[in-house]
Parts: sequence; C-alpha cells; structure tokens
Amino acid sequence: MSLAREANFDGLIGPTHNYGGLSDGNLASASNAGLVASPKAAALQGLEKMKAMHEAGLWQGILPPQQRPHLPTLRRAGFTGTNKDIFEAAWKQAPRLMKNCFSASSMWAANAATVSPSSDASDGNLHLTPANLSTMLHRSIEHPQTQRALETAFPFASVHPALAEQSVFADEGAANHVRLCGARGEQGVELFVYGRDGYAPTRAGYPARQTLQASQAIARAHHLTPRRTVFALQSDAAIDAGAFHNDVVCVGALQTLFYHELAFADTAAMQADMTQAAEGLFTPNFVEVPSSEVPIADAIKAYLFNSMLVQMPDSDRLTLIAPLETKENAATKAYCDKLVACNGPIGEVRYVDVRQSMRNGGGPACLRLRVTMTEAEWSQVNQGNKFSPALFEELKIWINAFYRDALAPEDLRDSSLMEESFVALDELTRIMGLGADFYPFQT
Ligand code: SUG
Repeated sequence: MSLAREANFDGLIGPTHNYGGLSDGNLASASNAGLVASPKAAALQGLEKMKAMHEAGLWQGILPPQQRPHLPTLRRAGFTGTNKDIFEAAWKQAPRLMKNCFSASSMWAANAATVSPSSDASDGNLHLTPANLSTMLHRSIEHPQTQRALETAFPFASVHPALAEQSVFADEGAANHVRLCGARGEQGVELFVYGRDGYAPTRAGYPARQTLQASQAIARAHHLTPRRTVFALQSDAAIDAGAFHNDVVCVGALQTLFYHELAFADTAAMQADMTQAAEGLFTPNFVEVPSSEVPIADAIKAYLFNSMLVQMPDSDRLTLIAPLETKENAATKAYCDKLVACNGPIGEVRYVDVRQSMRNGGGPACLRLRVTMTEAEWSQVNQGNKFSPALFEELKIWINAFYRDALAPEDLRDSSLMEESFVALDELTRIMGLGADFYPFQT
C-alpha cells in the first residue's frame, strides 16, 4: 500500500460569470436568471474556499477558467472574420447561442471529469475522463479545453478523450460518481449514479443528465474491477425536485455515504450492492437523511449534500464543508447540529460563502474535482496548478485587476468584455505556467 491522500482541484471562476438561466432542471439557475452577477466577488469567494482548505492541511489544486466567449463554437456555427466581427454578427444573428458561449460554467469542476485513482485501476494508472456534458449546450463546449487543462495538470496520468457527444453517452463527470474506501491508497469501491438508460425513451420532467451507458464506458476505460464497481439509478423524485446531478442529494468519503432518503430509485439495492462490492475491504457506513427531518425541497434549496466531505488531518471523524445557505435554512441547520452532536462519522460542519456560485446551482462540492493521489503522483502535478499562499496572493491581485464588480445581462454585448477577458487569461497562463498556446485565442 502506498501513502495516498485526496486533493481538491477547484475551478477558478472566470471573468464572464453571469446568471444566464441556461440550465433546465437546475432551480437556482432558472430562478436567478437575469440577476446582476459579480465575477470579482465570485472568483474571490472561490479562492477563499481554496485557501481555507489549504490552511486546514488538505492538498489543494486549481483548474484554470476557460476562454469565453468561446469563439471556436461560433466559428463552427458559420461565423467568420476577426474576433470582433464574429462577436458582433453572433449577437445579431444568434443571441441565444452567444449567451451559451459566454457561460463561465467550467468553474464547476465536479463536472470536469470522472476520476479513478491508481489504486482502483488494474493497470495502476490514475485515470481521468473529461465529461462531454452533452445535455446542456453551454456545458457541451467545455470538454476539449478541459482535456487540455487536465493533461497539463496531470502529465503522468491517463487522460481519456470525452465519450461520444450523443445522448446515449451523456456524461456529467464526478458529480454522479462517489468513491468509498477503507484508506485512500487502498482498493476502493466506485459508485456510478445515473439518471437514465441511454437507450430508453426520454422520460418526462426535468432532464436526466447521466446515462448508464456513459458510466459503464468510463468504468471500462478506467480499468476498474467489476466486482468493486456499482451502478445505481437516481430516483425520478430527486431529479424532478431539482437534483440535476446526484451530488445535489449525496456525498461520500472514506467509508461514509451521506445521502437523502429520496436520492436513489432503490436505496436497499444500492446499499446491498455497495456492501457486497466492499466485502473484504471495509464496511460502508450509510447516513441516510429522512424526508421527515429534511424535506427534499429544503435539501436542494439549502444544498446540504452539495458539501465537501473531508477528513481533516488529525481528526478521526469527517468534516462537512457546507454552503452558508445550509446554515440559514431551519431544517438543514437543525440536522447539521444533530449530526455533530451524535457520535456518527461526521463530527463537524463548517460553512463557507460561495453565494455567487450558489445562485447558479453550484455549491462547495460542485466547485471542486477530487483526485486521490499517492505522494509520488502529487509531486508530479504541474506546479502552477497547486495552491500555495504565493499563488493565492498573485491570483488575488490578478482578479482585482481584471474582473468586473458587476456584470448584468446587457453587459455581455460589450466587446470590451471579450477583449479584457482574453488579456486576463493570457496573463493567467503565465501565472499558472500553462504554456504559451493554452487557449484557442492564443493560437
Ligand atoms: O450544470 N449551472 C451548473 C451547475 C453545476 C453544478 N455542479 C454540480 N452539481 N456538480 C449546471 O447546471 C448555470 C449557468 C447559467 O444559468 O448561467 C449552470 O450551468
């Protein structure tokens, strides 16, 4: 067994963060559409969360934002000429497409990829598959740049291409994937949670974004051991209540799976399958939150489960890093108080302010991609992708210099936003050591 730990790689929030109302089935995105966003406050909130995790002694990484507007998508849609020509013609002829090309959605790094640590893979490699995010237009344009970002950050790992961009293979990454284990560097059990069979007729209600076929393909590509791999169906009730990803109603770490009573279509089967898959390795600890204590509407509004479940150094119980909204909701606050008072696996709840992201349906867990690595692997991660106090200071100055305090929907029509964003990202490639032609606008 090699020493291994879990790192959180957070998506640095980009300069075009705005409330576009682009995600059907994501209640926060729909209800906050058109609000004035603050890209500066958003990026600083994200950065403070990273700092807090780093200071707590956890491994912390950073993934860079993507180029927005995404001109390659506009070129594929027939727009030609200079960047400014494309910008102006696209706003005139295809304003909805343009709004999609402006989203800073790559901040939600839990959707960047599915990750399997080397201890789970029979070939002994760390595997990452960028998510095709094919259900939502604004997210479907992320994966080529995500792949580039992951190859840069993890030069030693097997970074696979995204799955076929088609409904049968719709994939949303780690937001629908949980890994449990006895100890980080040991063989674990990977739970893939899907919302639909890709070959079945489309269900009524909100879209189910993850298919069984996508999950199975990733498990195969990652060389996972079938008897240590579990597939479980999300419940329609959860999706229709606004759980567009499973991580809105479920989070797990080490032996503990913390989830809402309504998260799974068949909870007893999920428990039995997990217990069987973990046989000889560890005993899963299921912490199920009943609707009678936390109605699903409160769980989703307050994002209780979209928390990070981490083990702080020197602590034998887990810590839940929850959004402030969880503290402000009577039902979720009461539940958290009870959770830490009893002698269960979760011993502490800390609250963080990520309100700018929350208004688009992205809590603390959405903002990070978990990557379990050995110390040898961590030492090979690109230095510029690792959080450090010096990088924090440099990024804070960079954000304060380039990001707007306020961004209203009509501000997206101003081509100077594109220009200043590209200047900012160009500077970021230097700060993070990402190489000279990292973004499409640089080539
Ligand atoms: O895909 N919101 C994101 C939120 C992703 C949250 N991630 C996890 N649960 N892991 C989404 O729906 C809204 C963008 C807008 O409306 O402007 C958005 O894309």
